[in-house]
Amino acid sequence: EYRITKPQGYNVSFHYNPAMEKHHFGQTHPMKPWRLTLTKSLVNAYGMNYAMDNYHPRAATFDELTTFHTKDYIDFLATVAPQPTPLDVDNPNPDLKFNLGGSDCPLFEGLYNYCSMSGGASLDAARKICNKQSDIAIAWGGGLHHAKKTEASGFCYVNDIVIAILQLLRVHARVLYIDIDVHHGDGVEEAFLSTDRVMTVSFHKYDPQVFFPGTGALEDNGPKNELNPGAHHAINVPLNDGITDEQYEWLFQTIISQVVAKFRPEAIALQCGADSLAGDRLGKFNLLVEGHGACVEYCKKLGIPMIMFGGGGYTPRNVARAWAYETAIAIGQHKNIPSEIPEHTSWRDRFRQTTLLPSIEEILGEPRTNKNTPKKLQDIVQHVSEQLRFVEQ
Ligand code: V1S
Ligand code: CA
Ligand code: ZN
Repeated sequence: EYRITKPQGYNVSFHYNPAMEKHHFGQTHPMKPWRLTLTKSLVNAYGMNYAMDNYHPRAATFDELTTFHTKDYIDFLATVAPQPTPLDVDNPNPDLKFNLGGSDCPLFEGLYNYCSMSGGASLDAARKICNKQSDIAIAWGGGLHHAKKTEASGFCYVNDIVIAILQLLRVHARVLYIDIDVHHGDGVEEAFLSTDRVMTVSFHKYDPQVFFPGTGALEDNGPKNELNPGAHHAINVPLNDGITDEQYEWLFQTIISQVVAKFRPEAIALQCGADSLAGDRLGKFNLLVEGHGACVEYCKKLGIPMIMFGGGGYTPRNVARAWAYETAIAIGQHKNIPSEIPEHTSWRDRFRQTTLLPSIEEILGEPRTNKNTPKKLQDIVQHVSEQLRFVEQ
């Protein structure tokens, strides 16, 4: 049996509510909450649970959810009846509002419990950062970055990240939000457009007519009027299909090092959406678990208190690999654990896959064509550097 001992003088906490995984968005829906079970079982297979403080957080309350969302919206979420499945397209429910009940944000059984558990875990993580009990707090059930103040969007109903950042802001002067999900972190960006206490940075595939949610152009940096303290505090890194580890790590480190030097965050909120991995059902990038994890490792090395959230990720076994590997990074053990997944674990038996770090050929067969030119990446770095000149030191 594997058992990793706690790092000395460095606390990592794991905030996980196993009741989340019982929820189903529907047969054909890409969001599979049981990927959280897979992640947890892989984390335990390596004995990483012994190296962390493990919390079973309670669900967020109505008052906690409405620190960001409107009472109207949360009231409706709490009381709306689940929609019969399969979706009855000929008889849409006339009472539906707040972008609920379509194919992206269906009304499934237990929806409110699912949302409040996700929010509760992320908020618990933020509280452990605020009272300095944790240096890194992990909430893989969160990261639902598209949810708006009064609207569901893109599989996200409650924006647990915004709620957690609002908690961080009680204690920390400046919070840096970083988003490596393949989609634009529009909900978090929008929530903090008018403050200079949160800077948001999202890396994403950008193809406005085609790829969800269609926002996040390089030039979109928030309302630029003189009176808005939040002007220039939204950074967008729009990318094309097929980006590789090498390019992504270079961009990430080049941009985040400049951002940190200028903005001097006191806490980091890192959304680790795993749909930016190669072979994802919705994503289009060529990242390996190593490249995705390198971004997490870079953030950890900054030595700033950090929350790690989940997010997207639609090829469940690869989501579990990435988040287990990134849990290992948090506890400083990723170089020590074997890529060979421990034998006689349910995870290994279930997938008959034996490596934590598969090659791109193992994931994809053939990698996607890389449409990111060196010139394009240079232009992005150039724009971000110029933008950061507007940020006061
Ligand atoms: N891409 C994509 C995609 N796929 C689906 C989908 C597919 C099957 C279903 F049964 C239900 C939905 N929806 C989308 C996207 C939303 C992506 C959300 C990503 C969330 C995150 O990873 O960033 C964070 C958790 N929706 C759309 O593209 C919208 C439509 C425009 C097209 C698809 N149809 C189904 C809805 C409208
Ligand atoms: Ca993103
Ligand atoms: Zn996504």
